[in-house]
Amino acid sequence: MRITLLQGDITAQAVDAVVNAANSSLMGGGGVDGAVHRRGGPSILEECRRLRASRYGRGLPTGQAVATTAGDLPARWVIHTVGPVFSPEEDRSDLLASCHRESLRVADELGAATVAFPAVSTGVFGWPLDGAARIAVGAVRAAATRVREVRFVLFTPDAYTAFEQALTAG
Ligand code: AR6
Repeated sequence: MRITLLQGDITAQAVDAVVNAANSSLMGGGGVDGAVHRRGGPSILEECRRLRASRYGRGLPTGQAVATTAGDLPARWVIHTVGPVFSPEEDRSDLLASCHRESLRVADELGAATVAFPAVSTGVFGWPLDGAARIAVGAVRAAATRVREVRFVLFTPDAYTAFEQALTAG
C-alpha cells in the first residue's frame, strides 16, 4: 500500500472513499463533517438518518466506522468514523488507531482501492497534531488491507508537516 500526503480540501478528492471525521450522532457538524455534508448534498444525511434508525439507534460508537454513498462529492463513498476527543488525563490512542483500522476494514468491504483520510480528531476534538499523525500513520501502516492508496489530506501547513514527519520517522 502507498501512503501519500496532500495539503488541501478532502471534499475535492476524486478517490473511491473519503473518510469523514464525524461524531456519534451522524447528523453532521463543523470542520470536515460540515464540508462533507455541504458539498455532498442532502442524500448523505438521509442515509445517515436511516443508519441511525436501523443499526445505530444509540449513535456510532467512538473508534468505529460506517459507509454511505458520497452524494455530489467526486468520490463513490463516504466512510464516517468517530474519533476520540483528546484527553490529557486518559490515553485514547487505541480509539484513534481503531478509527483508521475500522475505516480501512469498511473500505475493503466496499472494494475501495483509494481512500482519503483527514487528520481525524485534530480539529474540534482537540488532538495535538504530532501525536495524532503518528497514531494515524502507524495504524494505516499496520493494517491488513487491500486498499492500494491511503491519501492523508491535510488542511493546514502545520498538519501537513506533522504527517510528513510521522511518515519519514517510521
Ligand atoms: N478538508 C480536509 N481537512 C479539513 C477540512 C477539509 N475540508 N476542514 C477541516 N479540516 P474536525 P475532529 C481539518 O474538526 O477534530 C465536527 O463538528 C482540520 O483542520 O473536522 O475529528 C464533527 O461533527 C483538522 O485538522 O474533526 C465532530 O463533532 C481536521 O480536519 C467533530 O467536529 C479534523 O478537524 C469532530 O472533530
